[in-house]
Amino acid sequence: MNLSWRPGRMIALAASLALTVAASAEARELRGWNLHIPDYPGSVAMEEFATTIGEKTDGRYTGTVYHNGQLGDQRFAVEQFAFDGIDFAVFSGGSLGDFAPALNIVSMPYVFRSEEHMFEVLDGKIGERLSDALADSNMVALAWYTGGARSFYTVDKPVVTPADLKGLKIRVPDADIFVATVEALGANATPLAFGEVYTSLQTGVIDGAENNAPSFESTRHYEVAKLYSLDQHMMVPEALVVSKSLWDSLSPEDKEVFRATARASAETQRKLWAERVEKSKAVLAEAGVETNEIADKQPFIDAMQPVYDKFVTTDELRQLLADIQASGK
Ligand code: GTR
Repeated sequence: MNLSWRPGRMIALAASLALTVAASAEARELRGWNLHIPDYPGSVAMEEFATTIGEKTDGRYTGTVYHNGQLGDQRFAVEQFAFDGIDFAVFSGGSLGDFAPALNIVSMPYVFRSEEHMFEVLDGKIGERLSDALADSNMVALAWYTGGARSFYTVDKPVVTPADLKGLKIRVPDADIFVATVEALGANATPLAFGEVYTSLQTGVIDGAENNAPSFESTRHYEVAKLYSLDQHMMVPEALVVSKSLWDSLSPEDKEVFRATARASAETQRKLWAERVEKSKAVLAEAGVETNEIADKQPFIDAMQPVYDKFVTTDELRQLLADIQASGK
């Protein structure tokens, strides 16, 4: 082995090390929070967002998505943004509402006439107003995913009218709008982390829960709660957010990359969502879940006035609600 001193080589090595250090000092690794399993529509879309950001910024920004609530439950994750503990995430509008009341307005029971109505609201000026409302929570909403419509699933008896919910312990996400909505229907709302629902159904801690078909299916809650009653009480949009401190540090060109990439990921999510809803329905039917369509939703709609009274409390929020209702066909 030749151990002789070779200054030229050492200089070259030092130079290349310096380059590596400079490059990695510039590269920023972003932590992404996600509640769902990796093959869920929003999870695939978040991965696409993270990968494309890396490619389009030549690795100056790279993103890792931590699935399955590995970084904590939703409320905790929302709070982490204040400290830049998480850089990007997909959050339910309902969970953001405790921090930014405007987000409650787009999560209000029966506020949207259809998914098309919801997309029209979110993709336009109202979506920007909602993003501005998140600034105090150190977030910018770059695009909107769909969360479908949430309905009840129960262990013992189906829900046909609100009276069937009376006295039932129904799990809800840990946020006020979910609690108020389920209580307005007469149930005992029980806030629990998403990851605790399966065992809570199994052990009888709760009598049921409520969610869209893809979440009901992907969590396998249908193995324990076999009655799915489609009252569709909430159509809750989900926001792809990045931390505002990160956003403010981006160059105008990088902002454009982040925004365009987020929007493209929302298109992916919405397409995958429609496919997953069909797949979930098939899985549920195959597993023997009894789905009850609820032809007359009017008693459910009528019960919601207290929720509107509770959350639509200022002129600004009243205006937002009126603008949502007036928009679209
Ligand atoms: C899902 C939604 C999550 C969370 C979850 C829950 O449908 O995507 O953001 O709200 O439901 O019930 O905790």
